[in-house]
Amino acid sequence: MAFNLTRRKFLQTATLAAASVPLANVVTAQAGVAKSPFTPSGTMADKTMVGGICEMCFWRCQLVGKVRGNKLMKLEGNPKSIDNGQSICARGNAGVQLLYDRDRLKYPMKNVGQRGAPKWKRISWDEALDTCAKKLKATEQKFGAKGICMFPHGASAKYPMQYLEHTVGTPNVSEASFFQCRGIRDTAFLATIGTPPGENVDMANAKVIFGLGCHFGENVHVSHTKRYLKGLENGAKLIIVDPRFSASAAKADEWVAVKPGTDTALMLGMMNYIIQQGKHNKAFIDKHGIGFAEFKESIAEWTIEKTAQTCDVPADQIKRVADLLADNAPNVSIHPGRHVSWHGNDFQRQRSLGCMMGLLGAMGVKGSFVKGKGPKGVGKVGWPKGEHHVEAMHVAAGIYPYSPPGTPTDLIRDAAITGAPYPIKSCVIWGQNPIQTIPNQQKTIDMLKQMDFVMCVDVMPTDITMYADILLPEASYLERYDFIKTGTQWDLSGKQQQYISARMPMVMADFERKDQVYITNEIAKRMGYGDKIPVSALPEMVDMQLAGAGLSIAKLIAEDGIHLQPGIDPYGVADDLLVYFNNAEIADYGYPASPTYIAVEEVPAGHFRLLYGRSPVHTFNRTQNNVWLHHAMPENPVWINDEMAKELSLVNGDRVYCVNSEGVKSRNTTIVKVTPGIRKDCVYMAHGYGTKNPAMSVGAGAGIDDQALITILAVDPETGCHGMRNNFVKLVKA
Ligand SMILES: Nc1nc2c(c(=O)[nH]1)N[C@H]1C(S)=C(S)[C@@H](COP(=O)(O)OP(=O)(O)OC[C@H]3O[C@@H](n4cnc5c(=O)[nH]c(N)nc54)[C@H](O)[C@@H]3O)O[C@H]1N2
Ligand SMILES: Nc1nc2c(c(=O)[nH]1)N[C@H]1C(S)=C(S)[C@@H](COP(=O)(O)OP(=O)(O)OC[C@H]3O[C@@H](n4cnc5c(=O)[nH]c(N)nc54)[C@H](O)[C@@H]3O)O[C@H]1N2
Ligand code: SF4
Ligand SMILES: [Mo]
Repeated sequence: MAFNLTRRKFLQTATLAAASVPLANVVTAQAGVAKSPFTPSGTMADKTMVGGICEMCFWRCQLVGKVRGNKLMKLEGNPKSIDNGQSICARGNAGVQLLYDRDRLKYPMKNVGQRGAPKWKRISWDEALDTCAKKLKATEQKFGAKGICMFPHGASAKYPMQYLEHTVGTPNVSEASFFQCRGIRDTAFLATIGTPPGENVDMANAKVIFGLGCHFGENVHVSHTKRYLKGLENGAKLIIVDPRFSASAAKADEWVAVKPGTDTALMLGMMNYIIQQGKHNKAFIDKHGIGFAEFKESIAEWTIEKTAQTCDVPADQIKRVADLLADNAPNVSIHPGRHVSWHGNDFQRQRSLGCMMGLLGAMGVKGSFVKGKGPKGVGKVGWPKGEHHVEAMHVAAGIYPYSPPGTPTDLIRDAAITGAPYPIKSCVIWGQNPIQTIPNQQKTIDMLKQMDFVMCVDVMPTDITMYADILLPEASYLERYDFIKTGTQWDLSGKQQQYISARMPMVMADFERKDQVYITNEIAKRMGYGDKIPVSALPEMVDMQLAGAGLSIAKLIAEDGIHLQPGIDPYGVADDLLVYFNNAEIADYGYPASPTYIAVEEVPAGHFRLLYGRSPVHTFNRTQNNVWLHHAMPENPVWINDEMAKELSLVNGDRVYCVNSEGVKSRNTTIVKVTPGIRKDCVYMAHGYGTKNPAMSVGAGAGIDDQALITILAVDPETGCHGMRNNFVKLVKA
């Protein structure tokens, strides 16, 4: 490698000096207590640390860090990466600012005020861990393991989540990435094509890219965005279905300004038209399709005219888009979406996307849905399953048959608030911000207020940390090891390759920040589960995972942080692949066996449907206090259609509040963006703004918190996940 491999040299030197430092000590050293291989000798020149993995979002791009002394100066893509390559996004770059954010959590804290109006007192780790273990144990003894619930998200939450789920035995876990994000996609595709799809579309080689509410370019995941851009560069036609003229709609050959909530009807109308034209892939369907005849019959009502009327899209455009897809099939990327918990009718829409792949045979061939084959052999490390397992509430009640793993969020909140079917009295929050992540904030607050105990592990003070009794500071992703990242790449380089990497610290953790294995193990010991601990320290976990592939941390470092090996041809369709156009099992549960459009509530007079999405330079709320990113986009303008703005006498830059149809008014104001690039029936803003925690000295009060306005819940009947776009707002001049 051309770049300076100082970490390897550095470690070699350090290993000589420290003879054989047990890996367990590295963790202690990370907390700055003992001498460690990561303590700079003082004679080191500038160095490049390999093995970084970003967590400014959840895509986990591979990094190197430029370090001077023990100070991280700059983050870059790891030149050896075949995933993100040398590129990282604005947020990835700004990780340095998270590391040194002056508002970051530094010490364990006890709340001597109230939940929601905290007063913090610094306490020792011993006192903090003793308190957490004592309180969780008390709940466990009084109410059983199911008296504990957990809200986890992100890489560092997996180990503690496994501890609580497997060993302690609570099923009451609500992960944001499932119940408010992609869970519906995964279970709907399981019920349609037998596998969760990931974002596995070969966009780089596609003749047509079809995105339903995917705002590529605003939604940034570096390697994914690269695949999309490479596809466009190679001449792919782009179809974007979005009520708003998004960054990708701006690049599209067809921008379909669909009426929000009616996407399933659009899909059914296009599929019916394709079948009527005889343009479906009969050979593929004959071989792999299940229930095609029933499906065809069930969608026959979706004529172009009815679809056009339902979706408020010109009939001609529906035909054009359907023809574009069918005429270029099978080399078309039907993107399965990622954040799909929209309107509470989402399982059906996600099923319809899977059916469109099957209808066109757009699976396993160039440019279509292609699930790459990653490396084998990498091991799993986890907590053993205890004997105390309890069935999740929805399983016991026979509801939400297509729920993702865990328990649907609202069942947990309702049980906690009402005590039925059982009380939930302790809450562990780890890397999630349920206040801004889950709709109906008051309900979340009510749930938290009735708890006997709330603990929170975070890196920053955020709106959720205000509700903790004990608040624990975690080492950030730049200061700790973590689960390994593996994958495969063929579409960007043309060469099939697999990679294995593991997150390694760029610098030592400062103050009293600790990692997830230390925190979980110490609580487990104190709760009487010491004999179940699977690894004594975080690096040991990483080494155990790597061992299955014949690797180790030391070997990875010697390979510049990323192990590459030959890949496997990703193309081809398994003979036993089945596409369930009609799935009788779904009907057995009482839901439509063929994808069905379920209408959502109409917008009440004088209101707009509230839509939201990503800011390209922020990740939800987690980056709101980041100085660089804050300056790049300090607030979230609300988009309104120009004709509607005129009716309301609003002009660009006017300052407004939002008030929802239930009378909830936004705490803050934001500016208006007047544009023809949004339908008349909706307004749009970036999600994650409007933090209320004054401890975030940069982000507090900036912009409007969309979640505060999302008080009407739409729960998807098949999955129990939240639909969050059924709320209606007015704009009120400030
Ligand atoms: N209204 C609305 N709601 C949404 C969405 C939306 O667009 N609109 N999007 C949904 C989607 S797609 C998702 S994935 C979820 C995301 O939901 P969350 O994951 O809850 O969102 P974040 O803002 O990333 O907040 C996570 C918390 O993790 C903390 N954190 C960051 N790094 C670390 C770490 O290393 N360790 C620990 N312990 N904590 C850390 C942050 O400080 C923050 O408090 O939100 C969902 N909810
Ligand atoms: N910069 C940045 N990138 C990110 C993230 C981030 O926080 N910041 N988060 C990452 C995560 S965890 C996720 S899950 C993904 C999410 O990325 P996506 O899955 O692309 O996100 P969504 O929020 O569903 O998409 C928002 C778009 O949907 C449109 N939309 C709203 N309602 C409807 C509707 O009824 N029909 C249709 N067709 N479109 C509609 C909105 O106008 C908006 O353009 O982004 C990832 N990438
Ligand atoms: S897409 Fe950006 S924020 Fe997300 S992991 Fe990659 S560099 Fe980090
Ligand atoms: Mo997400």
